[in-house]
Amino acid sequence: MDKLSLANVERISAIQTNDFYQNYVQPSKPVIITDFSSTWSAREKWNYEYFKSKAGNVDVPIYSEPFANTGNSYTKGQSTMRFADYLDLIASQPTNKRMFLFNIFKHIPELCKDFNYPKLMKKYFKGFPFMFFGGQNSQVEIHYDADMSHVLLTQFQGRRRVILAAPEYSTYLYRHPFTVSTNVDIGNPDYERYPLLQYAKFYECILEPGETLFMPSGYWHYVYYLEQGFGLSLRSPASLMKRIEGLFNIFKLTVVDHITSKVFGAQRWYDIKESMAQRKANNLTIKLNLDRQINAERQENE
Ligand SMILES: O=C(O)CCC(=O)C(=O)O
Repeated sequence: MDKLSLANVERISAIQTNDFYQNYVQPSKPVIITDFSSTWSAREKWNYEYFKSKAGNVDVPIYSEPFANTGNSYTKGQSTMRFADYLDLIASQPTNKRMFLFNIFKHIPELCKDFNYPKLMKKYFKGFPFMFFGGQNSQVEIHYDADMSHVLLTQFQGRRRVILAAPEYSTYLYRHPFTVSTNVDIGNPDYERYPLLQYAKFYECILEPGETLFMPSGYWHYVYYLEQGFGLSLRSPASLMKRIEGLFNIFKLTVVDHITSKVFGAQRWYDIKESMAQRKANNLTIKLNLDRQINAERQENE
C-alpha cells in the first residue's frame, strides 16, 4: 500500500503576475500553468529530427545512475554519446539514460529565438535555460536545485510523473548533509528504513506536453518519464536570502562534500552522511512523538 501522502497539483491559465505571486510564489505552492508556452514557436519546431539536423554530432553528457550514489556528481554525467545516437536510442526503446541540465543553446544559439520569457515572473536568469531528455522509464532521484531558484519546467514531448515536497520536509526525506539529495528512492519507498516518509506531505502530477510546472525555490522533486521525451526549464531568482542560501549550497556541494568524499573515500563518506541523516530523522521522530506509533506499526507487521 502506498503510504505517501500525495496531493494533486492545481492547473491554471491566463493568470496575472500579481495574482501568481500572491497565490503561488509567496505561499511557495507548486502549480501547473497550461498556457505559459502558448506563444512559443518551439512548440511546433522542436523535435528529435530538428535537433539532430542542428547538433547531431555533438557529444552530450549522459546520466544513468542516481546522484546519491557514491561519487556521482550532481552536474556531471556518467558517460557521453553522440546527440543523434542518444535521440535515436530514446525514440526506439525504454532506457534509464537521461540528459540533465543540458545547455543546448551553447551548441544551437538560434534556438533561443523559439521561446520567450513570459511576463508572469518578474525576473529570469536568462543565461540558464536548461533542457532535460529522458527515455521511457528513466527517473531523476528526488533532489532540490542547489541554486534555490524558482523553476518553470515546460514539457514538450511525452509525459512526466513528478512528485514534489516542500523544503521543510528535508529531514523527513533523510537529506544527506552538505548535499541536495538523499538515499531515499521515492519511486519505491522503503518505509522500514525511512519510516518518517509517511508523515511528509507530497504533491504529485502528470505533466502533459505543452504544460509548465512551477517548482518554487528549494522544492524537492522526483521525475519519472512515463514516455520518452524532453523539456525546457527556465529559472527565476527567489528572495535575496534564498539566493545567498543557494550560493552556500553550491559551496557545500562542490567544495565541502567533494573534498570530504576524497578524504574519507566516497563510500565511507556516503555511509557517514546516511547515518547523520538517520540520526536527525530519529531525533525528529522522537520530538514529534511518532516513535511509539512507528514501533507499534513495526510490531503489527512482524
Ligand atoms: O525533468 C527532468 O529530467 C529533471 C528536471 C529537474 O530536475 C529540474 O528541472 O530541476
